[in-house]
Amino acid sequence: MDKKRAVLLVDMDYFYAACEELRRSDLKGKAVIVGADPKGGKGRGVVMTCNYLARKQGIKSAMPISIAYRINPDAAYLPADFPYYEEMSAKVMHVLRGFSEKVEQVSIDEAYVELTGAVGSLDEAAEYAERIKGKVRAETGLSCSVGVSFNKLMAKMASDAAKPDGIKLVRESEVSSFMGNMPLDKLYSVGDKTKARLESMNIKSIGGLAKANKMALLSEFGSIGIELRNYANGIDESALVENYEAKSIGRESTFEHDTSDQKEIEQELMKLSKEVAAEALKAGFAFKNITVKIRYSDFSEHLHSRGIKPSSGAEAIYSTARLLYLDSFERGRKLRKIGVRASGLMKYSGQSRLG
Ligand code: TTP
Ligand code: MG
Repeated sequence: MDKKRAVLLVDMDYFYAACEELRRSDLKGKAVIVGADPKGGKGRGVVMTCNYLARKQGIKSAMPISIAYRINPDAAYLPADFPYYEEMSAKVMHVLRGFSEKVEQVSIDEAYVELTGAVGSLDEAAEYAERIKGKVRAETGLSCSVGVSFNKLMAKMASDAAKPDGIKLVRESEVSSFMGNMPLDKLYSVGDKTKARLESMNIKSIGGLAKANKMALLSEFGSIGIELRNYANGIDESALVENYEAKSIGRESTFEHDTSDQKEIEQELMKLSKEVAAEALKAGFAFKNITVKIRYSDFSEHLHSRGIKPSSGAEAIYSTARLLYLDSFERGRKLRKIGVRASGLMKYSGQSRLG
């Protein structure tokens, strides 16, 4: 890539909880938690997100709601209102599309904005970021954080450092001072397993990975090892993806009591399939892959996927999800949680509906 790029990653601050604060002034000054019903400490399911006051108390995304309740029983516990968050998300994305033709939405509250060509320097890109933040706040009342950098990878890394309500610019010359000392799992695509394997090679930080022996990485990970090392050096040439292949829509729910009752499980699958289909329809997506996630009562988790012909109907999701469940589920074992996800999304245009 000869041309210097300028890329922003815009990520909304504590998104679901911020949306709730926006419409409910009675939540001011309170810890706000969006997620499962805590049911006086006996509730199941997890925290989806919480505001910064709750985070200060140690509450965080994906934590069991019962633990959050133990930490703060007086917090405001709210159920998720997806249609409302989608509506706010659409407003945010609309603002972003006003600043650049190239916008890649990566989740409900996050998008890349390509400014290459529109600006002459990263400093200028940071001024754009300032204007974007102002406009997002004016149009939605919400705050966001913006990473400004020379590629997607570094814009994303920078946005984490910008939180909350900030802008962080990282230049090419600053990569190692910015993230060299960060733990490995802060790096894109490094999870617990990869981290453990890297540590067994005596690589302990992103900076360590950046300088690690290439042959050693190759023999441990294959070509992925070199890719990881490139990431650690801030190298990423990927372009913004404006099709919707990478997107997916999923719903999951935790059973009130662990169950192996086929009827109850099928009913839940049907409900989730309908919700996923409704969201896909609203967003104008067809999908060509269905995944079922099963979590047993011992917390072990299994994913099973199958491709289908492009569709957007609940029936197509349900029939595939049911097959996946019947094929893979170990009968007699109790299930704690089940989820349905549609991916391989494709935007369809006009009035015609598939499937
Ligand atoms: P994030 O952007 O990861 O989190 P956030 O916006 O709540 O907080 P931050 O200020 O750190 O960006 O996710 C966006 C939304 O996605 C979040 O508001 C709720 C939802 N979500 C879940 O439902 N479960 C999860 O485990 C996470 C991380 C997010
Ligand atoms: Mg966010």
